[in-house]
Formats: sequence, structure tokens, C-alpha cells
Amino acid sequence: MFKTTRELDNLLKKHESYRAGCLNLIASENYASEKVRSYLAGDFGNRYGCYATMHPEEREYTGNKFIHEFEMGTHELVKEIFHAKYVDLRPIGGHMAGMSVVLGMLEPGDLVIEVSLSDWGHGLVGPMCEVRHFDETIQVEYMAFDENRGVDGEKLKMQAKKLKPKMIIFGGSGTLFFEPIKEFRGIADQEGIILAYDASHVTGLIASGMFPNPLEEGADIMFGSTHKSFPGPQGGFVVSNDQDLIEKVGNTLSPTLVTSHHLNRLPALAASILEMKEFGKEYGAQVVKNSKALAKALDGIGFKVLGKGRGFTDSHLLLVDLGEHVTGAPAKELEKANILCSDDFSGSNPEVRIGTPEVTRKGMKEKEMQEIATFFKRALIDQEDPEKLKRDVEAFSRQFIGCEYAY
Ligand code: DSN
Repeated sequence: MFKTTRELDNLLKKHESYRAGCLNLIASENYASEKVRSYLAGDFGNRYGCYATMHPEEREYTGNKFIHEFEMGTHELVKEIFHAKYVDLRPIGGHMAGMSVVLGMLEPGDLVIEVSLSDWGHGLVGPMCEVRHFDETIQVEYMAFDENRGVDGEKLKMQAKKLKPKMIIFGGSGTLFFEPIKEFRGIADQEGIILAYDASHVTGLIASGMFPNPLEEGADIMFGSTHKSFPGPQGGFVVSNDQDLIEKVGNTLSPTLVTSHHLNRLPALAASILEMKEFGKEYGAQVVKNSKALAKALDGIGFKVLGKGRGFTDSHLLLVDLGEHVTGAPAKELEKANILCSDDFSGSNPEVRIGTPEVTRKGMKEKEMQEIATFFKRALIDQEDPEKLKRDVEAFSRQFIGCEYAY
């Protein structure tokens, strides 16, 4: 138990020093600039700004004059970067945003097709169905992937015609290549299917133009988070060009799922969007170049990098099958040497997910990706003593103290 705030400060300092000596390759994390972080400690974090959906100007609490101005100004920025007419920023994370889309649009008994956890899905509807209330009202099936880790569009079309889902959710936590949304617009119109896009991982790639905009490709609605490939504060969003859909989502969100929507995220998000408008193109391009360079280097060393037939990856991450090299959970092994990445969340594949957003923000480029690949070799092929390797990883990581593509 803590007795003084000095103990809190000391522990936080330890954490910060430890993380500065780690090589962070967790694809769902990023490094927000000091400017963005500074807004999180403001007065907004103690205020309530709830409102009835579609009526943000009539706030339920008093004292919201400038909060309203901030929220509407941030809405405009989000609408601009995603070319959307409507936005809701009340979800405090991507998962809540996804739940509001699913619960707001389905009727009891409806079926959703999403990416399964064993294919690096986000784990939205599948895990929801482990809660009895949802299991009794929502059905879930999963889309198939091809040998290069792209969505198998032909199989999904057959599945959609046979099973008649109410919703298909594209996107997940291991997206290597953009999904074939365009091909599904016709079927969606014929069968009355809502096409949703979970952009949690690729928000920064969409905003920087490295990934197509799902709304322009035919998605009815897009939701996600603002802190993965997008280097903003933790938080969620929903956007659409359809007023009816956004209204249904909003009515589901509030007041059922959220009343305090963590207003201090808003200035931080606005600042990170302004950064992305200025530096996003360069940042997004370097993130993808780094992923491709790291994938190629790991493949050259002898690792089995997925998606080889399509050039390994077009995104901020790569997937490596480590079945030949390790028996347990690879990310846990790598953590011993201060290398942070993610194990397969379903626990069924010996795969590791490696992301490049944070190292890119720290200023690393293709040259550093070669060095990172050798750390993987030393850890997993040469089975070097993790303590010894950790010293080199730390020394390497501590050289990158800045924050690029930021104010
Ligand atoms: N789905 C988890 C991830 O990708 O790391 C958290 O959002």
C-alpha cells in the first residue's frame, strides 16, 4: 500500500526509465508527444459533458460553455481527416465504440461476421457472446483468411449469401493488408448487410493516406481507437455518413455505456490531429517502410514472416510464425530481453505480432530495422542469455529519446 505521493512519483519514474530502455514493438501502442500528453492533466478531466445524441448544444450539466466549443471543434477535425459527415467521440475506447455499433444496430437474433481471435481479430463480438445476455441475443461467425493473411473475399461472399448476416465487421488486431470492402458493397445492398470497419489498429494509416478510407470504399460505419497507429491519447470514436446509423449508435452509447466521456481526451486528440495534418503523411509512410524493412530482414535471417506472397505487409505491423523456434509464448520470452511485442491473443498459434508505430515516432528508420532483426535472431535463434542481450537492447533503445512527426 502506498503511504506518500513520493512513493507514487518514484514508482512512476522507475516505469518511465524502464520503458525508455525497452524496444517497444507493441502494435497497439504509440508514443504521444509531450504537447498531446500535456492536455490530459487539464481541468476537463474533472468535468461532465454528457448530452442527448444529436443535441450536443444542450448539455445536461451546466458550466460546459468552452467544453462544448472544444468538443465541436474536435468533431470538425475528426470529420475532416476521415471525410465523414457525422462523428461521436463519446466512446472512451475502441472496444466501447465497437460495442455501441453492434448493440445499436442489431436486432435480437441477428448474426455478425467478424475476424476471429485466432486470426488476430480484435475480439469484439466473440468475447461479448461469452456474456450470457449477449450470447442469447447475438450470433457470431468468422471470416476466413487466405495463405497470405488477407481476407478470403470469395469465401466471405459465399458465407454472406448463405448465412445472411446483419453485419460484417472488417478489420482487426493483425491487419496486414487492406480488406476488400469495395467488393462487398453490392452484396451488402442486395442482402441488407451493414458493413462496419474496425479501424482501431489502422486509424493512423487511414489518416495519413497509407490505407484507403473505408467510408469511401463502401463501409457504412467506422469505429476505432486513437492511440494505436494514430499517435493520440487513448480513446475511441465512431464516424459515418449516415445520420440514422450514427444516431442509433449514439443512443446506445449514452447513457447506457458512457456518461462521463473523459473530456480531457478532447484537447489531446485535437492536438494529435493537428500534428497528423502537418506530419502524418511522412509519419505514415515511414511506419509502413519500417514494417516492410523489418519483415524483409527477419525473412532474410530465416524467420517465417507471414504474408510473404504479398510483400509481407502494407501496414504498421508484421506477423511472424515462431513455431520452429519456441515452444511457449514468444513475447514473454522476448520481454526478458526488454523487447516488447504481442503474443497471439487466442493462445492457439505460436505467432508474434510486431508493430512499428512507436519506434518510428522515436525516429527509427530502415537501418534500425536491420538491427532490430538481429536482436530477434540473438534471442530466438541463437538463444543468447537474455540478460546479456537486454544490455544491448537497452543501450540501443536509449539512443532514441525524441518524438518525431510531432510538435
Ligand atoms: N486488441 C488489442 C490489441 O490489438 O493489442 C487491444 O486493443
